[in-house]
Amino acid sequence: MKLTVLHYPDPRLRLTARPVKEVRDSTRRLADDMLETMYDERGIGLAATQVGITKRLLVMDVSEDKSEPRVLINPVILNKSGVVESNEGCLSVPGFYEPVRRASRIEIEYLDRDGTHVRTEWEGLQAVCAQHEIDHLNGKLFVDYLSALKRSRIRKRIDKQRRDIA
Ligand code: QAP
Ligand code: CO
Repeated sequence: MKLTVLHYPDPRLRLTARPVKEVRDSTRRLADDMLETMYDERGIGLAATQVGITKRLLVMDVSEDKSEPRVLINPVILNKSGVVESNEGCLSVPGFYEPVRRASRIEIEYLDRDGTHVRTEWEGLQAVCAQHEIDHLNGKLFVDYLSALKRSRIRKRIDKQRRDIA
């Protein structure tokens, strides 16, 4: 089932998500719905916060052919190293892309779709995407890293788009 993605500046995007206590069938159904939503919207990552669910769960697929769906439950970044500037966008801020500085390499642990504990090291787009999505679980958006001027320009354009539609 396709879910509705919340758009900035919806206040629900600022909520802090709570850990998943147990990985059950309902957890897997939510993850599958989030993957369906992410693929349908041409995204590479989607956090539960973005669909109005305050659980520490996110999905991503940074592969070229959309063949590597990943489900991350209760993800924790254990170590970060290196610096990279990535041009980021967000399904919750459609139409806007800006450079953001991130760690280029992360050590991460999480539970997968089966509830299996995974500990691994990622780099490149996979590492950047995981950092962006974990930020969502903490109520943080990529626009928070931009200058106040850039952020207010984005806000103004979004407010105008809304007015034009209404
Ligand atoms: C986060 O973002 C990300 O504006 C995932 O019109 C992005 O999937 C991590 C999207 C870049 C690392 C690098 C954005 C789709 C998708 C849009 C997304 C849009 C349609 C964004
Ligand atoms: Co996002």
